[in-house]
Amino acid sequence: MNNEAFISLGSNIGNRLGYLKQAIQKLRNCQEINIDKLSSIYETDPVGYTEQNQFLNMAIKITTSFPPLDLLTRCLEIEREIGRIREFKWGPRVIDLDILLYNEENVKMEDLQIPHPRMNERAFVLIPLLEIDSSLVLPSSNAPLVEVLDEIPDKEGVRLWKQINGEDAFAPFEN
Ligand code: PH2
Ligand code: MG
Ligand code: MG
Repeated sequence: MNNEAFISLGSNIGNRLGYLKQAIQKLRNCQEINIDKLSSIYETDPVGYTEQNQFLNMAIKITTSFPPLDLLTRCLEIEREIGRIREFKWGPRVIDLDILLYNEENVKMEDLQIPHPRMNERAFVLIPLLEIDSSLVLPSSNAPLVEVLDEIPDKEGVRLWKQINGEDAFAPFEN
C-alpha cells in the first residue's frame, strides 16, 4: 500500500448519495485499496453538457498497492457493478470514478492520463480535492492547486451539501 492517489466521485441520477456510498463501500472492500480521507459532499451545477441534473461530487484520498492501470480497471468495474451505462460523453451517470493524481506521477497511456486532463478547469473537482489536502501541487508544473482553482472563473456552481467535519458534522460513510 505504498502509493498515494486521489479519486473524484460524481453522481447525478436517482439516489445520488446512495451511489456515492456504494462506491465508497466497494473501494473499502478492495484489499488493494485503503481509504485515508474523504472530502465533504458538494452539490454542483453540471459542466460541459448542461441539460442534466445537478451532481453530487466529492473526492477521496487512498493508499493502494495497485499500479495506475489496475486502479483504473477496478474503478471501471465498480462503476459497472453499480449500474453505470455509458450513453454519451459527459452525459448523466449513476456513478463516475476518476483518478485525479497518483503519487507525483505523470501517466500518459491510451486509456489513462494522470493528472486527470480536465481537473484544472473544474471547480467541482478541485474544491473537494483541496479540502482534503490544500498543499497539493500539479506534478507536471509544480503549480499549487489552490492557485489553479483561483484562476477558474466560475466557482459558484459548487455548494457544500454535506459537511464531513466540523460542528454540524454528518457521517454519511460509517465504517
Ligand atoms: N462530470 C462530467 C461532466 N460534467 N459536471 C459536474 N458538476 N460534476 C461532474 O462530476 C461532471 C460534470 C464528466 O465526467
Ligand atoms: Mg468524469
Ligand atoms: Mg470517468
